[in-house]
Parts: sequence; C-alpha cells; structure tokens
Amino acid sequence: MSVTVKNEKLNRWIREVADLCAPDDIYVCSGSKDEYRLMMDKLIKSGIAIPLKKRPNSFLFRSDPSDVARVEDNTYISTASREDAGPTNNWIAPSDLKKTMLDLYRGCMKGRTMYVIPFSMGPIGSPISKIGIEISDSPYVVVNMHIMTRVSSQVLELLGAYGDFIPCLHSVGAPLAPGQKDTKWPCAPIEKKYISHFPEENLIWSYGSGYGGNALLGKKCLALRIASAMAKREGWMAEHMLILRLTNPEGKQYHIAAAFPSACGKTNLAMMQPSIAGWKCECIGDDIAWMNVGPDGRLHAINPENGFFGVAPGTSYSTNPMAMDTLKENVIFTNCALTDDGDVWWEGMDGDEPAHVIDWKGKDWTPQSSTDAAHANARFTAPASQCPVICKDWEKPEGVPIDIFIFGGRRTDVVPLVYEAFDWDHGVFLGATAASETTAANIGAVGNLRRDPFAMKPFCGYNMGDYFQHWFDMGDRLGSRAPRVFYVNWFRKSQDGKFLWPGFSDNSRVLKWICERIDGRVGAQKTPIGLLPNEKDLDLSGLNLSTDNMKELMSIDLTAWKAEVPDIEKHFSTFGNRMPERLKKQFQGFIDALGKQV
Ligand code: SAT
Ligand code: MN
Repeated sequence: MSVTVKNEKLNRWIREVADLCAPDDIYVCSGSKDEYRLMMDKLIKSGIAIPLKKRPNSFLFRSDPSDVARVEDNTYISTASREDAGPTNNWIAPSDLKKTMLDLYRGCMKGRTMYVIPFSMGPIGSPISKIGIEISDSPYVVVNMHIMTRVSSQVLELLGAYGDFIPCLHSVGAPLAPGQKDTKWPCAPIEKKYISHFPEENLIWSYGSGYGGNALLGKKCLALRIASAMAKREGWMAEHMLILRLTNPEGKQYHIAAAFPSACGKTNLAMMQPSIAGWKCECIGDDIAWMNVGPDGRLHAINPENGFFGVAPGTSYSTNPMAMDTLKENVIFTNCALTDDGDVWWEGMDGDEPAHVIDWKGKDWTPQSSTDAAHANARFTAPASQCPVICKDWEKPEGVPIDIFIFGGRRTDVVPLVYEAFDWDHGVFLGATAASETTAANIGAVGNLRRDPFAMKPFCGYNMGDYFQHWFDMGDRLGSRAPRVFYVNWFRKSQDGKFLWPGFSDNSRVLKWICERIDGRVGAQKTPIGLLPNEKDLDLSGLNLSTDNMKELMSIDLTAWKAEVPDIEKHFSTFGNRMPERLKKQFQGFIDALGKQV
C-alpha cells in the first residue's frame, strides 16, 4: 500500500512530476520487506526477474544490450556558468538542458507506475546523512534502491511537513501507448540519455537509462556529484573511496580510505583477507566515503551506502571470498549468465566453466562461444550487512578516523607497486595526476590511459581545479592530523604481459608496509616520484615471487616518468586560472627532481 506524504515540498513535487510525466499510477514506497517481495513477484510474473533456484531470494535481470554501464558522455553538470562545471564535465546551460529534458519527460511515464522512493544516504537520522527522494518509473530501480540505500517511510516521518530533501527524478524514457506490450528492459536510445545534475539547486534529472549509476540516483549522482559540490561549499569531503579497518597483530587499528576508478578492485580491497599472519581486515564501505573533520580535529569517514553494487566477473573464492559469501542470498544480479541448474555464473568464477549457460543476452552459450557469457560490467547488488567482515562500526554516525589515504589505478607500466607522498601537498599532486586505463564501467573504449584525478573525473560535481584547492584547504585545516598519502599500482605487467604482483589478499603486504610507515617502524628511499620501500621492508614471507619480478615492480624508469610530464602539463593546462598555485609548485618540484636524476 502506498504511503501517505505529509511533506509540502514533496507533495508539490509529486504533483508536478505526475502532471509532466503522466504516469498511470503513483506509488509511494515504504521500504518494507513485503513491498520488495510484491515488487519482485510482479517482476517475476512479467518475466523480467528470474528467480535463482540455488540462491534464496535472489534474482537475475538482463538489461538491454545498449544499456549496460554509466554513460559519461551523456552526463552533465549544469551550473549557471560553464567555468563552474570545469573542463572535466559536460556542460549545458540549466535553462537549455531543462527545456530539452522537459520535452523528453512530457508524457514519458504513460502506461507505467511512478514510484516515489524516500531514501537516506547514511544511517537514518544521523546528522551527516542526506535525504533524497527518487521518483522513478522503473521497478528494477525500486528493488535495487531498497538494497543500496535506506528506503523507509521513517525518512518521510523525519522530513515532517517542512523538511528538505534532494529531488532525484528518473525515467527510463519509454512511454507505452495504450495496449502496447512492454519490453523487458525499457530504455531510450543513447542520443536521448541524459544524466543531469544541477548542483546549485541540489537537483538531479536522469532520463533514458535503467542501469546502475545512471538510474540508482543515490549513488554517483547524489552521494558523489551533488554531495561533492555541497562538501566544497560546507567544508567536508565526498570521495570515490572504499573504507576499511586494518588491525595489526598487537590489536592496533588503522582506518584506510582508498580511491580507485570504477572496476579497479575497490570491492576486492575493501573485503580483503590478509595473507600475512595476525592481520585482520574489516569492510566499512566499497565505493563512497563522506568525511568530516571531527571534534578531535581528525578526518572521520562514513559510508553513505547500504549495499554493494559490485562488478561480478572476476569475483571468486580466490579473489574475494568475503564477497562470494555476501552473495549467498538476497541478491540482485544484472547481466550475469544463468546456469542450467538455476544459478548465476560469470567469467572468473571458481571451478570449471559450465558446459552450457544462457548468456547475459538470453542466448545459449558454451565454452566454444566467441563472446563472454556475462557482460564485463555485470553487477551484483547485495546488502552490506551480509558481508561476513562488515565492521561492527560501519553504521556509527560519527564515522571512523582516517589514518591513511591511498590513490591508484590500473597502470600496465611506469608506476611502481607502492610509494608514499612526501607530504600532504605532494599527496594532492599524486591524487591530481592519477591515471588509469579505462574499464567497462563506462560505455566506451576499454584500456585507454586517461587522467582520472582522485578517481573522481566522472563524479566531481564542480570545477576540478576548485576541487584540487579544496584538498589543499582540507589539508590546512587538518594540519598534523591529516591522513598520510600513498599511491599503489596492483596492475603492473612484465614485458611478456603477465601481472607482476599477485594482488588480492597479498595486497595486505603493501598495507602492512603503509601502516609501519605511519608508526615510524620502517624507513623509505627518497626518489623523484616519492618515498619507496627499502628492499627488505616489504613482508614477502611465504610468497613465491622472484627477485626479478620484485625489482621490476619497484623500478622507476626515469625516461618513462619524464614522458609523463607533457601529458600532466596538458592535463593541468585545461584548468586555466582555476589551477591552484600550490599544485603548479608541486608539478615544478616534480620536473626539477626528475631533471636532477640522469
Ligand atoms: O554504475 S555505477 O556507477 O554505480 C558503478 C561504477 O561505475 O562504479
Ligand atoms: Mn564506483
């Protein structure tokens, strides 16, 4: 049963949207288990959700083959001045964009139900949390939002008559004519997809896509793009970071927040089980961190999400056992393959390849097939509370104090396994120059190297030059209590194209070195790019890694680093007068240091 709304702004907005989009029905969600069940039942009856015999309360969905990832080229930051969106964002003036989108929204929900989804990013009622209301005509969005955010009628109670919220409007953009049969995954063609943000009025309008970050608007749209702009205004941070707690054998805790681009292993690192004896890792979040300066002057982080929207291919008991155990029940799978006995499968899962599955497009697939059975960006949506190593403090409203920041990405060459920034300003330089090979998380070419500063290129809701300055400002406020900054690269390959580092649970060896740096237990070698581990300080016990591999992993090829300079220069030049002087100074320092080494 639809919930009654007492909030004035919300009632007005519901009426406005209903008048514009002309849905057949309006339903206000309560977030209850019954609602989820009823919704799923409908989706099963219409053949859209496939119940999995092998996993209780778990379902498989297949998207339209054109709608399989975020669409960065169709994502807009619409500020009054183009400068305020900056060079890393697509921009259209708010009045023009709204006109175009209003035309698209007109009548777009005909033949469909309009769902009103009240949700909280962060624990309901916490002072750091933000309330959003998503209006969507996609029942797939409703069930995913149930897992990924806190959807609840309590949110409406908290709003009361006059409380404020972030309006998030979403339509798949596929109205139905009377009697027209619906498709299983309605969406609009790429040229009609718009993922629009109006940060000056905390407003999100999304049209045409039903997939992931394009449609589950609490995630990238609210918790990163809109929140990053709010954070800049209000003096906090909204970052594309996992959060984990590492405990050493003596029981000392370290909290780490790490920024990597989409599909670069954040979920794997967040749930990693250390291969070194006595160390323990617990997960707080796998994608987004909201951070505030606490009363102790330190940076405290919360995970605003309620679930994991993780990449399925490659996830296995050897790469991420804790994720596998999280996925046993109550999970939504999208674009995975379906096995003959009613389970999901994807490339890289444990065990032998099945002799036959139905692939993500709904076609027969055998190991002889020339295509993948699961889409490279196939996803699982799973409740965070189901993770066996979810930290007991993961919902603490005051968050956890961050000791360490890590940046990184996928780099086949050039970048060594780990190094430390000289200081905060140098850390900002490392974040600002981070580069990574592109992945299937976005529609577009895969494997191209691009600058992805702080892994925020697709998610920063304002001028990235101002964002760099915000990092300096936060560093000034935190002073000696600021987290220490490191850079890692798990993805370096040898000349013959093999990964040099085993990764996954062995990444704990790198984290151990990082913690020992914090404690002043180990020294480091000063190099032009940063502080590298001394040869004997990385714990490689029990690891069968050749000295040659290790040498290559840690090597700094000055010619290759010098070749980065023109690219960084080009990258930085795009920010014009928004480029902080302190960052220019760091860049000059880097060039000078490289120049001194011959
Ligand atoms: O589709 S999402 O944006 O939610 C996933 C990702 O790209 O990180
Ligand atoms: Mn992400």
